[in-house]
Order: sequence, then structure tokens, then C-alpha cells
Amino acid sequence: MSTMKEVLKKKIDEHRPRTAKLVKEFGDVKLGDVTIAQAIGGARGVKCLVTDISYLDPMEGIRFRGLTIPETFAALPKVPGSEYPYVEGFWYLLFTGDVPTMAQTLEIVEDWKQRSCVPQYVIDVLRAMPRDSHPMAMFSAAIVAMQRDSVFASNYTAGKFNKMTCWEDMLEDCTNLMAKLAPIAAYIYRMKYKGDTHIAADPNLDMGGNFAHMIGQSEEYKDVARMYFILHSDHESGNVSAHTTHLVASALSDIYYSYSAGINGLAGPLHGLANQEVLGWTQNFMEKLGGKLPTEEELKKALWDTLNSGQVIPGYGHAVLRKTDPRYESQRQFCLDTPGLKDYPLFKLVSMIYKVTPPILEEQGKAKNPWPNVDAQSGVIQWYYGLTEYDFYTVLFGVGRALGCLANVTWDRALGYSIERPKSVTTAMLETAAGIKK
Ligand code: HAX
Repeated sequence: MSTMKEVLKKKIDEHRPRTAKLVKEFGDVKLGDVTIAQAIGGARGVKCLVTDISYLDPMEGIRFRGLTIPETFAALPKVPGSEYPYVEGFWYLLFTGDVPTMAQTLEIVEDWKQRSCVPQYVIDVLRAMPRDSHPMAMFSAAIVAMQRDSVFASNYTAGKFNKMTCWEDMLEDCTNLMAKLAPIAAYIYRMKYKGDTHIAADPNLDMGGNFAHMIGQSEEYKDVARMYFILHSDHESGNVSAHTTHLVASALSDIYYSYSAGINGLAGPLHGLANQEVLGWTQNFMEKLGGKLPTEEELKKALWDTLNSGQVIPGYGHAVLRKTDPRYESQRQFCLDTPGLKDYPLFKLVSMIYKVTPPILEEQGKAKNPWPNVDAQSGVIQWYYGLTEYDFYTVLFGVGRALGCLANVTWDRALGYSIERPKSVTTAMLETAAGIKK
């Protein structure tokens, strides 16, 4: 170990009990308007972000522009022959707060098609990366590579920045980016997992349908893609991916810098990567049992083993929610309504995990929310339709999450929100506030 690392290790070991004591014994002490627990604990519950795109109630769950998930699906124009709406119409709803007509929706469908061609240099960047790079690293690199095409950045550099109208450049960039995300994701998928063979876009399809087509999926999967992208779009602006996008954009960075950063946050196992982790955990467990379904006792043991080894149960818990995530319920309903999926062994196991896990997390007594989040259910649907490359699941999340993040930052620009800059204090200051130190 290097000298510096040794010194650092000693200091960290000395420092940790100070932080733990502050949280445990003095967490409620106020520092201005926030408590010590909030300052150390990831600003949990601090009301210092504003967004009108979506709102997350701890007990009710998400509302997109005031609409619950079932209300959203019911209100938006549907793709002909499908029970699910156009993702493009949902984009209109998030930006404007209005439910679009079919004509307004189709205008966006056409607009995205015109903008959807992925530049060759982006393909070159992807192809230059080692093939075993994580698909989220590829996705992020592809997004930031397109920064050279930012209308906002180019106008800013040319001295044409105008605080009142700069949101228009942001909207232009966001639309260009959104239109390309699903084709980029499809390219990564086919390059990495399908022998580098690619399928051209079908000009007759909407965004969700085309994504299914371009990854080589079935007709039924088109609705899965539409549902998945909408469900994963937004969860108010405090989650890591949305907040990172907002934070980076607050420095007037363009959307390519900002959303690439948001994607990097989404790639964390406590956030979007949890959907990959859930499938990994479930599959490993089933493999150990030789592919058969476990008994409840076997499952309980595996869950306790995971907790006792210091790991989290992926797909369970939430920073805001205090009940089962409605996005989980919505996907569960999809499984129950889909013949074949209802009796699918993996779905049965996921349902058993749903029954067994909350009481175990309650008994352990750490997690404030023992209920499942969106990630606990999404992988089983993908797996059923043959999309078994679970390290790709967070890319799917990233395509959907863009809908909300991009709407948010366009509004940030329109309302001239400030560069973000919370204030830091030292541990010694906290100890003084707590009365531990003079
Ligand atoms: N399994 C085991 N322990 C858990 C847990 C879980 N699923 N959820 C929370 N805890 C633990 C925390 O690790 C924490 O332990 P320490 O005190 O030892 O640090 C304690 O319970 C209190 O945590 P909390 O206040 O309930 O939860 P946080 O707001 O700190 O964290 C997380 C919220 C979602 C990160 C957390 O519940 C978690 O790690 N869940 C598992 C990973 C996961 O599913 N992530 C996806 C969340 C949804 C999402 O963002 N999707 O993208």
C-alpha cells in the first residue's frame, strides 16, 4: 500500500465513527433549514428542486403531468391495432401538459423519423470500443459524441445566447437526441449480441414499434417497448439520472453533455442497473436449484444470505416511495394479462419474491420501504420475449428516461433556472452544531 493510501485509510477509519455518530445521535439537529441527517444522507426529502413534468407521492406513486399511469395510458392516442399509446404522444404530454390529438401525435412521429438517422461517426465510435464494454458505457459515449452537433452549443459559441429564447435551441437538440436514442440502442444491441447484423428502420412504424423491429423482436414486443419507455420516463427530478441531467445542464452545458452524464448515473446498481441485478440474482438462484422453482423456505434463505453478506435485495426499496411502485404493478398486470407470461416460471418466481421479501426486509428493520420498485418486475418481461442479454436492460431504461429528463431541462432553460450550487459544511461544523465540539 502506498504511503498516501495508508494515511488515507487511517484517516477514513478515524472519520467514519464521527459521521455515524452525527447521523445516529444528532440527525435531527437543524443546519439552517436542513438537518444533519439530510446533509449527510443524500439530501433525502429536502425540497429544493422544482419540476412540473411529474410528481412522486410516497404513497400514491408517480403522476405524469397530473395523470396516474392508468390515466396516462387511457388518455393518449393509441397506435392503430395496439392497446398502448405512441411514445411520441407521451413526449407531447410531458412537454406541454396537454394530451395531444392524434394529428399532434403523428406530427411528432414524422418529425422523429426525419431526425432519427444515426451519424456514421457515432457508429464509428461504438465500433471502436471493445466489444465487451458495458452497453451503458457505449450508450453514454454515443450520446456525448454527438455534442459536436449541438445547436445550443454552436449558437452559444457564436455569441447568440439569449436567455429568453435559448430553450428553443435546447428543444431542437433534445428532439434530435430523442429521435436517435432508440436507433442507437438497437445498433448497440445488434452489434454486441446478434453477430453484428443490423436491421434497417421501417419508415411505417412509430418509435416503440421501430425499436422492436430494429432489434429483431416479435410483433407483440412492440407494445412491450411502448409500455417500457413510457413507464421508465420520469420519476420527478430528484432521482440520480434526472437530477444529474438537470445539474449538468444548469451550467449551460448542452443536452449531449447533460444526458450522457445522466446515463452514467443511471448505470449505477442502486439506480437503473438494479433491473440487470434483479435478473442476475434471480437467474443465479434458479441455476443453483437446477432450474426448478424454489420453495418459499429456499427463497427466504437465499434472501437472508444476500442480506447477511451485506448486499441489498435488488429491485426492493426506494428513496421516496413507501408502497409497491405503481410501475411494478403496471408491469405485473401486463404479465397477468398476457397468456404465456402469467404461467411463466420466472414470473412465478418474481411473484414469490414479491410475497416473501417485504416481511424479510421489515424483519431486518433497515429499509424504510420494503416494497418492490420498477426494476423488480421489468426484466422478467424482457426475458420472456427472448431479450435475455440482461446487461442491456439499463439501456432500455435510458431510452425511456430521456423522455422526462429532456422535457425537464428544456423547461429549466425556459424558466432560466440557476446554476446549481448547494453549500457544503465541514464535519467539524456539524459537530459544533450538534454540541459535540465547542
Ligand atoms: N435491500 C437491503 N437493504 C436495503 C434495501 C434493500 N433492497 N433498501 C434499503 N436498504 C438499506 C439501505 O442500504 C440502508 O442501509 P444502511 O443504513 O446500512 O446504509 C437502509 O436500508 C436505509 O435505506 P433507505 O433509507 O430505506 O433507502 P435509501 O433511500 O437510502 O436508498 C435505494 C434507496 C433504492 C437505493 C435502496 O432501497 C436500495 O439500495 N435498493 C436496492 C437497489 C434498487 O432496487 N435500486 C433501484 C431503485 C429504483 C430506481 O432508482 N430505479 O432506477
